[in-house]
Parts: sequence; C-alpha cells; structure tokens
Amino acid sequence: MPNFKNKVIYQIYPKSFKDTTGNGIGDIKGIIEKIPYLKELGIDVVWLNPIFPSPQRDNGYDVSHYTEINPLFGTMEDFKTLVSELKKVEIDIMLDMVFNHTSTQHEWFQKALQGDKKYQDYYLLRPLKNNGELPTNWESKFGGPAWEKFGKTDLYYLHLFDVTQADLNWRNPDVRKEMKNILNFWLDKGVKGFRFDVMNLIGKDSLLKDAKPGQIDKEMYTDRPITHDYIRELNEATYGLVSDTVTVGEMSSTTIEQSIQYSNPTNHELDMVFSFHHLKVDYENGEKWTKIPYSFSQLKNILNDWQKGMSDNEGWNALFWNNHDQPRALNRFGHTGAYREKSGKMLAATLHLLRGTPYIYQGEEIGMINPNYTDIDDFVDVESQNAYVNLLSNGLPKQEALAMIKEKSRDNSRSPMQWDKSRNAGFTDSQTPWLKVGKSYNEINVQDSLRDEKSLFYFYKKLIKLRKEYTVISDGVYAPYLLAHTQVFAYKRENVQHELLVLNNFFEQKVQVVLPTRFIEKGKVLLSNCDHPISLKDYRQMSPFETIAILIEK
Ligand code: TEU
Repeated sequence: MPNFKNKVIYQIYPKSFKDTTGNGIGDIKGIIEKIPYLKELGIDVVWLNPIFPSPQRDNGYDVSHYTEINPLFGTMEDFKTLVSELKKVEIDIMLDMVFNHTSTQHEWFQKALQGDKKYQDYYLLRPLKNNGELPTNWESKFGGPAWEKFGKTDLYYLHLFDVTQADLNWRNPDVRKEMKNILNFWLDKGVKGFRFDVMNLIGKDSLLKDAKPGQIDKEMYTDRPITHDYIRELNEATYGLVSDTVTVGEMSSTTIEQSIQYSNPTNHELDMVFSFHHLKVDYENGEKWTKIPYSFSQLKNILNDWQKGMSDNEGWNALFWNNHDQPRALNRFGHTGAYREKSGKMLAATLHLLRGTPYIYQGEEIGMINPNYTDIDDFVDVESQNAYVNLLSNGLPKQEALAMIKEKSRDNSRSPMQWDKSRNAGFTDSQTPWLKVGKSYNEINVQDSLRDEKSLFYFYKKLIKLRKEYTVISDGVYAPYLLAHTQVFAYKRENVQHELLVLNNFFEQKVQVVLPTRFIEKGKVLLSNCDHPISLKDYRQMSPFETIAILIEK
C-alpha cells in the first residue's frame, strides 16, 4: 500500500498557531513547543502554509524568496530543529509551494522590471490588443482585471490573484529548472511532502485568448493539457526520486477526470488532489459572496461522485472540510450551539471514513468555530477587504456587506489557535495579535479538550488510530448507500477482510433508518458519537447529528 493511504495530515497556519516572541505572530518555535500536542493527536504529517520571505500581502502566498525562511517565523536553524524534532516523534513535514506566481518583490520580477530580458521571460508579459484593450478579458480571482501595467513599458503582466502576485511563465525551461532546484533544496533539508498551490493553473497556452461571451474565463487557463507534462517533469527530477514523499496538488475548479490523471500512480504526477466543489454548496449560482443555506443533496452528490469516480479509476482524494481559505465547517454544515461537539464528531467521521487521505486544519479537532468579528476592521484578508469594497459599490448597505464578509471571509479560519482560557487564548503574550482571537475561547480551547476523554479531540484521535488498524478504512473501495436519502449521508467501504457501513445524520432532527439485515446480524459498532451503548438489533432511529460506523468481519 502506498505510503500516504493510512496517514493523516495536520495543517498548521503558522501565523496563527503559537507565538513565542510576543510580537503577535505565530512562529516556528511555537510549532516546536506544540509537538507533544501533535503527537498526542497521532497525526503523521504536518503541512505548513508558506513560511518563506514574503511581503505578506496574501499571507505568504506572495513569495519573494523560495529557499529562505521568513524572519517573521524564525530562522533556517529553527526550521532544521523543527524537522529533526518532528522526526523524533515520526512526524513528517510538508511545505506549501506557491509555484504559479511570485511576489512582485521577488528578485526575478525586480530584475525583469529593470529590463533584464532573461527574467522578463519568467513572467507572462503581453502588449495591449490593437484596439487598446487589455491582453485578455480575464478577471483576477481577488477582483478586478487580471492584467497590470509592467513598469514603464507598454507591456502588461498577468496576475490571476492579487496585483502583487505575478504569474510565472512555465513554458520557459529555465523557470521549470528553478522550480526543480527549489524542491531539491527542501528535500535535502529532510522535507518529505509538498502541497502545490493552484497547481492546475501553471500550464498556460502559448496564445492567451479571451473568454468568449458566455464562457467562463477560468476555462482558458485551468487544467490545460501541458500542465500534466510539467508536473511529471517535476516528479521525475525531484520528489519522485525520494522514498516516502507525499504530494498534493491544490486544484482550482478542476474535474474528476483531470484529477484522476493528476493522482493515478501510473502517471507519476502527484499522490492526491484537493478539489473544492463540495465546499461551494452554499454559493448562490457559483458566486462566493452570497449568503444562502447549503444544499445537503448537492453536498452529498458531489462527495459521492468524487468518491466513486476516483475509486473506480485509481485516483486519490485529499479529504477536508476546513482549510485556511474556508470558513469553519461547523458554521456551515454542523452546529455551533448545543450540538457543536456532536456535529463535529459526525463531520469528522463522515470525512475520515471516506476513501482518501484526511486533513485536519488546526483547531478543527477542538471544534473551533468562526471568530464572530463585529467590525469590518477586524478582517485583514486582502480578498475580504476587496470584496467589502465591491459589495458596497454594488449598492449593498454596510450592515449586509459586513454580514456577508462575516459568513464567508477566509479570516474565519485564520483566527488564532485557542489553547486555553488566558488572555488571547494562550496564543500570544502580545496585547494585539495580528488577527483577533475568536470570541469563543473560554468554551472552546485545547486545555479543556484534553481534560475530557469524551471530547472531539479524542474522537479525532480514535479516527486516526482506526485508519491504521483497518485497511478497509485506508484502502477499501467506496460504494454509496441510501443515496437518495434527504437527511442521511451513508456509504459502504469494502476490502477482502471487512465491510464497513457508515451512516451520518446531517440534521438536528431525528430520523428513521433501516439497516441492512447482514449488518444487524453480523455487524459490530466500530464507532459512534452517542453516549449510550447501541444494540444493532433495535437500531431504528438516528439522533441529531448522529454518526455510526458498523463493521463486518468477512
Ligand atoms: O488558493 C487558491 C484558490 O483558488 C482559492 O481557494 C482562493 O484563495 C479562494 O477560493 C478565494 O475565495 C490558494 C491559497 O490556498 C490561497 O490562500 C491563496 O490566496 C491563493 O492560492 C493564491 O496563492
């Protein structure tokens, strides 16, 4: 079995994990301090969001140097200590490689600006059209056009994200060589994993064309065929040569078919992919800055399609509810009141028992919820700030625009980790953390979670352990069950030794269910989030947000 199937990956947002210097910003020493906590949870790999030098316009996704450590977070010595201390407890480290674009502060872009032709060919520079329009009609994902004037020249550079994030020209072999050198630099430092940011956007066509009326512009640069060649090239020159590496590509608006290609082992590209369709089920007409309740049937159908599609074709999913770009899953699909922990357990079981490699985003394991900021100035994310301005200029009243940002902002997940009940939740000694601590830290914190053996934390710990004990969880095939049910998400997993049935009630209402006779007769309860013992013979009804996993030994 490949190395990544029975692993669980924990995502750390370094800026918000633990501050040891008192400057209000988390750091590498803070992560080192918390290694015993990670060990207690039982995870195998730690993914760190970008820790490289960066002007932090997009919190490190605007990299200005790929082989150094941002002094904000510490030194290269600190990093080496982190790697070796993690190694002592058998945890590997995964770095976040932002290879689609660099910061405009990067030396390459700066040299290009000064007229150096070699570096100008590192970026996507184009003249205006004959009619004076921008080179293409593409929009930046953070709002506004995707082109910006290139210094004093007549050219424009492409930036699919912020204006300070200039897209790289992967058609240039020198750019690809730089990327390989960077990966090998980190592999030599003992790094075992890479998360590749928006990896399906790197391969642009040689001729960049307008989206036609009615066409979505992202089709013009997403999943272009050449992308697969570039990834294979990286694989064969870098991580593919090192044993036990784990790679995941973040794929923006991708398809199942493409993701099979990216992750099928015979293609030598990546181990797995992040896709986002299941987290757009509360977007009205695909638009993020809207506010509607999520569609359960859509959520279930998307997850089922991806599970089946990938399972039937040897693709591999990265499984996640949360990350640094998403509001907290409990606010979207669970409950933030009385059923917070119970619904958290249900969401955790739903995800960890699916086919794929689960990711836990810091704080998810203690049931953190959105920070409930009340002022627009509490939000710092560039995307949120841009969106607020746009919403206002579209005529939305201030209160409504704020309500929208509160619900959808990426800062919802970026608020500091809640360690204990002390000031600023034990995250920092500074008066002013870089982003405010969530209002809930008196009720939701690591200290309390560790004291209660029934807490969500220990439920996650159990799920991680089960994955290592049962290959049906790490490697079994997936099949849907009760697909048309309006309240329950259920599925089966199977391999030569076991059959596993998983039922999840996504609602606060109780619900009747009928178990297959085979499971009533031969099954044993492997996992449940109910306090009382369960008799499968009398099992007819699921309580609010209940999860149950039933195992049959073949
Ligand atoms: O995100 C890529 C992406 O397409 C998003 O998920 C996007 O940030 C979000 O949906 C906007 O609503 C990656 C990183 O995860 C993100 O933090 C960066 O801002 C982005 O790339 C640019 O590097």
